[in-house]
Amino acid sequence: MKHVPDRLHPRTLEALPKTVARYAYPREKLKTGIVHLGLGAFVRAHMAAINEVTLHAHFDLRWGIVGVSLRQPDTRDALLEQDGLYTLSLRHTSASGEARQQLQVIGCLSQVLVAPEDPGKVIRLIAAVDTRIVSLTVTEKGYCHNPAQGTLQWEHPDIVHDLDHTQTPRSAIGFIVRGLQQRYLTHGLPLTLMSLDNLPSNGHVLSRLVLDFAQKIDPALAQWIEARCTFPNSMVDRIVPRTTEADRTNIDATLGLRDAWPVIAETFNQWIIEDKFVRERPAWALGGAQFVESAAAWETLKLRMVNGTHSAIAYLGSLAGWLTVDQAMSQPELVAFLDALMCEEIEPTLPELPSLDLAAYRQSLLVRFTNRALAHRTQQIAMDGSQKIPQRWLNTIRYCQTHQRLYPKLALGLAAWIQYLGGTDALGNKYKIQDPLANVLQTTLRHAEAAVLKGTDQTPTHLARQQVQALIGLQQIFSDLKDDTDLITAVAQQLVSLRTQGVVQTLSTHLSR
Ligand code: CS2
Repeated sequence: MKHVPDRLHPRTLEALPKTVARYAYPREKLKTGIVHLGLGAFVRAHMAAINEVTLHAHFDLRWGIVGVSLRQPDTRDALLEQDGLYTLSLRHTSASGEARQQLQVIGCLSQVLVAPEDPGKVIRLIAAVDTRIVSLTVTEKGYCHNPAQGTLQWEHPDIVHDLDHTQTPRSAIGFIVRGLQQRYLTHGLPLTLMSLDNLPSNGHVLSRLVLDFAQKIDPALAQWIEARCTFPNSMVDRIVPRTTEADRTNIDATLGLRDAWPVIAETFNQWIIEDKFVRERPAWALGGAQFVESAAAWETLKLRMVNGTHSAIAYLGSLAGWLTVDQAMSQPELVAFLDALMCEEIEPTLPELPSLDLAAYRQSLLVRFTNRALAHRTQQIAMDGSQKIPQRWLNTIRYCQTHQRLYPKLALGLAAWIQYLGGTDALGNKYKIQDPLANVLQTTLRHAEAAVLKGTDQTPTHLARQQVQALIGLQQIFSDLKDDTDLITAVAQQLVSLRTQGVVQTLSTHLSR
């Protein structure tokens, strides 16, 4: 019979090999100081890891985290049997090219809730006196906003629902505002609300959405939030690929125990956050967080350099059939292209950061992307393009236009995204487009194609131009750029090249200039 290992749990910790790090503070005494909405892998590998260092250093047990999944019960189901414990596997590739990992059992997640099962409990927790911080990683689409404008989508089904159902919200914004309302109506203690998503001025975006919603239900509440609560902006950076079954098996083998919900990450971890907390906060600097007056320049740097190039790898790689980022990075044409993309088109658009060596930052980024121990799937990054592209590429393009700079490499990124939306890679493999606007995007492309097929000019150049024009015409993504003929021309040219010459050849044309 197959041996089934015991589950990772406080009572089985003793069985772990010495090489596995684990918590050493009296975990059973943890209080809930932080409520986190959107309990994906990212926050468990990022904020929780930094928080864990702090707990160890000071034994300040006010800072336990309650994680809230807004939809699925899978995280709770897995972690319930482990009393919230999970393993963080930090992976790097050794100088000799071998994948290495260091395991650590994280203890600061004290409870996991599934919001739809008991929405009232989530509201009460946000309103609890001990709760000082509410943080979020709900991904771009979880804000129910128009990414191009940063405004709430009043017609979003969850927002419509949440305005009507005061006790059973569904959206992150709905939960936050109802929780704040309960605080306001009871003890009145303020709260710090902290977005950890990849949005420019994520704190400002969150505050605007929360205030808009609050204003609609009670202007006095909105006034109170504005006067008493804070929304620090922050930049977060750690690559966290989705955990696979193979990862789990491999981690279990080292643990000698079964962990059904481990997380994987690179060793690099960065968190730059504005020091605007209304009440106490954990001493996160001990875990590497940097507190600053303004995070704006850091956010711009990260979104354009890390995420901008990541998305380029994702679409070009998915099209070429390169399944993982490190596999894509083994293509010399792509590496040279990314280096030039950053150097020539992104870096000149960045705000001044006197303490930063930009060339070293670029080089280290290229090294991070080659980490084969992560096996980060290009398709994972490719998802939700409509929500990511505005902040990753379009602001850079706007800057280039204003300063009369050409941007052929960013145009190739956009062309790759459009081609990617066709759903088939260069090897003929089909894949599904995961994007809240998938239908709109694909229908737009199909209609443009059908119109071309009815006309007299059916050349690839005309087809590409018509499709690019139709897609860029989507106001909710491209906003003021929607009729921009320079942009349309630049992208259409790259799309024709991708379709006629393929990814590698097209990349080469960018290098021979
Ligand atoms: C990635 C990010 O999936 C994606 O869109 O670009 O999750 C990226 O790995 C992180 O932002 C790195 O900090």
